[in-house]
Amino acid sequence: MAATQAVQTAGRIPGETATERTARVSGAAYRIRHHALNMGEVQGQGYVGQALGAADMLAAVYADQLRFRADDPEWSGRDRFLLSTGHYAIGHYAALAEAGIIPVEELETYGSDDSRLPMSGMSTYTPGMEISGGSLGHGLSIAVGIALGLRHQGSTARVYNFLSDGELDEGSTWEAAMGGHHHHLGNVTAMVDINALQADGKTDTVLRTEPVTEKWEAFGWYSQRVDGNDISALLAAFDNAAAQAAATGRPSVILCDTKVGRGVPLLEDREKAHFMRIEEHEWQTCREQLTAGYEEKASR
Ligand SMILES: Cc1ncc(C[n+]2csc(CCOP(=O)(O)OP(=O)(O)O)c2C)c(N)n1
Ligand SMILES: [Mg+2]
Repeated sequence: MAATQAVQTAGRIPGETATERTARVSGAAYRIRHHALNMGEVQGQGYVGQALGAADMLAAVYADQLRFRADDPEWSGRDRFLLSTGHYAIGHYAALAEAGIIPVEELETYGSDDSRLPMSGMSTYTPGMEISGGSLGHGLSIAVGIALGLRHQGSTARVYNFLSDGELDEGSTWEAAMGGHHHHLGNVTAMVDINALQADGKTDTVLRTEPVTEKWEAFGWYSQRVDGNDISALLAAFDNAAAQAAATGRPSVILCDTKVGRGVPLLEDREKAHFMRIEEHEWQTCREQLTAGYEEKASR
């Protein structure tokens, strides 16, 4: 690729105020949610609740944090975004479309035969999908390995790992956390979607992992816990993480409390939220509720 090609780092708009920055990322989050609803409708069901819940985290990363080239997803200088949780791929594809890495029109192929967008994220299928994350609990180990490799190469690229709260049940996550601290990997930022839910039920009934902030801190990570559906809070946490990494070289974790189905009241309190079935006549209502909520908030 030509050396003159633009690097996209959406967050860094000179002169942008904090309010403008939040509004820009909120717009991205709205479109990610909208894409996810359209994709879910193709299948009539799926991990729609997770995509809606994590849309603000994904928007903060893709519209504000990552350095990438939309037309050269394998550019060696890119920041790496590793989706540990393969089943969240619906949200990740929506974010990749919002970032211009995959075409919006392709989203309607989600989960279909021969699509580049399978239900569970696969690195060999999809541009911008760095790892295949269906087997949970491996993303952070891979992130630590990549971060070490990048440092050896003298690269300034950063590694982001998106984990779910279910992945905190896995010993491998904590081994990787120790490794990240041991190697002073200030180039790693982990973000955990704490939606209090897993496939088998509520997280605190499957395996009690709280208090998670204190655990990460004890493992040597600069740990912040925020409302993961509050974009201003997310952006502030990313800014703090970058400042900490520069000052101390510590890896960072941002623990994000989110709500499954966020932005669509019809889905926010649904039972069996891990894999939602949504009736044919409900999809349009979902989109209307999403848009009404977004417009109401934007007008404040
Ligand atoms: C190593 C591993 N164990 C079990 C599973 C089966 N599994 C798929 S999704 C899931 C739930 C994991 O928790 P979380 O990601 O927090 O669920 P969600 O918030 O999406 O409901 C499980 C146990 C898996 N994919 N990999
Ligand atoms: Mg969960």
